[in-house]
Amino acid sequence: MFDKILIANRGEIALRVIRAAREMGIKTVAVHSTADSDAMHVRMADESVCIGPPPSPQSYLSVPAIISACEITGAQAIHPGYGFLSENAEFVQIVEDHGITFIGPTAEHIRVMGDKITAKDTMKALGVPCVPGSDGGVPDLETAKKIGEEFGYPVIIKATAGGGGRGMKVAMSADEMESAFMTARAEGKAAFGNDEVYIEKYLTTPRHIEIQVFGDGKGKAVHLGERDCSLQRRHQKVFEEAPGPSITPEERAKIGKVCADAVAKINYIGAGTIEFLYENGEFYFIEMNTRLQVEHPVTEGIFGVDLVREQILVAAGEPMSFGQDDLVINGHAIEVRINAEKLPNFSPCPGRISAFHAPGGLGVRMDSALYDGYSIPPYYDSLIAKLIVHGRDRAEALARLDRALGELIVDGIDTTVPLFHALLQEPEIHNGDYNIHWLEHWLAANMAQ
Ligand code: MV4
Repeated sequence: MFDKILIANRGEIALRVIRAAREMGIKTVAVHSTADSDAMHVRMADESVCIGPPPSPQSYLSVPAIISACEITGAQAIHPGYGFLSENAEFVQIVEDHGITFIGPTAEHIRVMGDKITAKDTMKALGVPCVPGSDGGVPDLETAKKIGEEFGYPVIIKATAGGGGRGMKVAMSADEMESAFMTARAEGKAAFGNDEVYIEKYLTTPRHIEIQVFGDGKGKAVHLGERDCSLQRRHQKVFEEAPGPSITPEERAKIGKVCADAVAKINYIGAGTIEFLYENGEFYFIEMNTRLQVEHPVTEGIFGVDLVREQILVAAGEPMSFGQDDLVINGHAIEVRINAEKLPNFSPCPGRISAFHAPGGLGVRMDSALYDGYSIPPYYDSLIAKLIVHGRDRAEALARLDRALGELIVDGIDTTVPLFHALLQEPEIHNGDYNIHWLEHWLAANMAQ
């Protein structure tokens, strides 16, 4: 096992990794920008290294600075958290070339899943159900129009280098194809330097269901059920839950086995998420994320496992501590993402926290790097806390969420907490009756100024 690991991240996820490492008796190294000298992850780690000025490209994304911090401190492995360098195949290659262990999948797995066409080809070949559409890339408008006729409108044109909603355009009918195709291409070129696109049948009212998988890198893998992350605003998740309110145990076992078998076959190592659209009882693969996700705590809540501990174990070449038969769902978990943002426009709201009180009690988990008097810098993501509640069933989890939100105090800045109080008044939230468009529609109707 490692003696010391470096966390190439900040905020709540850096604390999350430090906590797991500490329980395993592993020393931790925090890295930070000059804007984060007073950040909680710096205080909580055993050691810290300043790696550059506030802008991320010169600090949290600076590969030479992070490798140097490892060499200076003698850290044997790097945990990337999520975002930043977590899905950067070149970074992983450089880390390994320096004799440092990357706590995550291989550069090759990251590369394959980072290109959406290659990811889809791979998953299809592994028996994972995919959205019907083009067989690989679509070279020109003429071919795009043929595919539109073959699969029937509406279709969606996606940049292969995209993901998370960027470089995506819907064509409702043939006359919209030219503009949608050209725009998706141009966005792919501008945002990622890659204009290759593919086409899928557009599903109009799906849910976003993602399956958590975990592999040991030696051909053994399990699934940890699904999360329903349909409640999103501009492709940012705001409310996530497990298990999915619409998924039966039989559906879970079936799609879960397909996913676990697929990642076992490619010797996948560590945590991964296979994203699906779910409509009319069918799962359609869209993307795979080769990282630990923001919303992993809801899965930890219902299975009672520590996914970061498992990531560290398998990265060190040790076996994972559970098999599929050990993984039994207990109750229901919900996470809400609390952002330093001002409603109704969700405009970023950095500033000094004049008073902070985290909720507690049975079934309440608060993952946050906030403290009394902390100043949120303006340079980074606006996520300041994740409130995760667990209950014996969904109704208990919702009641507990309402109770915990009532205990939370974050004074001095605006947050998205009022959004969750308002959402908890809605029958659809209590019934679990929502899809990927529900929140945007609700916001348009309830948050218009
Ligand atoms: C789709 C889709 C409908 N049909 N693909 C958006 C982000 C990216 N991960 C995939 N996305 C979508 N792909 C087909 N064939 C609708 C979306 C989509 C969406 C997906 C998940 C969660 C929220 C969403 C909001 C708008 C569109």
